[in-house]
Amino acid sequence: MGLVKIGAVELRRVHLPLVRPFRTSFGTETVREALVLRVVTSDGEGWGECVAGSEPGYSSEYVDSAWLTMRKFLVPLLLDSAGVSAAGVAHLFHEVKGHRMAKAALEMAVLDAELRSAGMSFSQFLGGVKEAVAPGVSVGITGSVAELLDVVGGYLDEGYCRIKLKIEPGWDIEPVAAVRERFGADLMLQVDANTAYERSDIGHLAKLDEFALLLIEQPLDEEDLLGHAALARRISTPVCLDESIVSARAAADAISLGARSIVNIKAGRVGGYLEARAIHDVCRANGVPVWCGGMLETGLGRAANLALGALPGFVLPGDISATARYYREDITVPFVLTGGTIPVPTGPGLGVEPIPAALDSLTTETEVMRG
Ligand code: SMG
Ligand code: MG
Repeated sequence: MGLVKIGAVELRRVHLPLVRPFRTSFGTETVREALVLRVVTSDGEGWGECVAGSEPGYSSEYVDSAWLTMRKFLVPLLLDSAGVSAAGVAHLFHEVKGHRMAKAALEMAVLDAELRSAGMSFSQFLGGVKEAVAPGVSVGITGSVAELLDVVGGYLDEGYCRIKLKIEPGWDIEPVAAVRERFGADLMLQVDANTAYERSDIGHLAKLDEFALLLIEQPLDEEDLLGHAALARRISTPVCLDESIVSARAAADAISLGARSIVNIKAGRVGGYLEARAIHDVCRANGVPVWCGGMLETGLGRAANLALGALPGFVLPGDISATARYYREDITVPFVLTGGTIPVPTGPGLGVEPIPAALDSLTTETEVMRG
């Protein structure tokens, strides 16, 4: 695909109230503040979404930091370039260290523009082999075990085939035991600690082994690969990394250290869908199963995640749920569970775009930068 000239980039902050608060080991969200962007190129427009949160609780990036990084450094690099292609965006941004979520959002928009004009879908481009993906759901920490059982039961009734429980010290063995007991041995069940534990908790985390979990996700600090390797030697539950895997190189290192047996892939965390695909390829070549993580995306990011989740190495259900699990109103048409799966979009590019009236009514701030 050829080079295009970027004429303008529009940044928007949108506020999407969540249908129920989402509590993790690092905080509670009631409104998803998302950074959505549009690039206008010589070949048409494309949409992107930055997955950074309002606060730096999941990772060091947050919406305001991403906005500023785009405004001061990344967008000028795009606007000043004589011609860009999605495949060249990471190289163009190379002089800016880190800020992977900000970079990923811009690369996504350039890729969307490129694929729309070529008439190719994200899934076709990435190498998707599935027409629909199995839906998992990530269940936040609740006020009581009884409430948790109600929430999980509700999701299972809706057709979700895999449950992920958020855990933290003080909310781990008991809720896991209760969910396993109520919903049975066949339930695909996993947990995610978002770095809330220490190496000294390894003995405690070993108590999860009796519940036959699919995996435990990122129990230790994101920089603690050796700690995860030590944990993996001590417990039978497979260790999955999320926050630690920021690139294909980090994935390859984690694999050689024995720090993981499964990898959660999120394009935003790793700098874009192209790097996400590279991680998929590294893991697949090493026999490491992967699954698609979620960051409470709007319909734009959800569309791209469905395409990523259609790749052959994504053998476990991802944190890709129907729109209704998150939002009453989204900026795109909603994604729904159909026959127990969510269809992968087939139209050019993302296959969805914002509904202008919905986008406008949920936008709280806009900035347009022109070349
Ligand atoms: O999009 O369904 C979703 C959320 C999935 O639990 C989820 N994401 O660490 O994997 C994770 C978290 C990070 C986001 S918390 C706001
Ligand atoms: Mg996680």
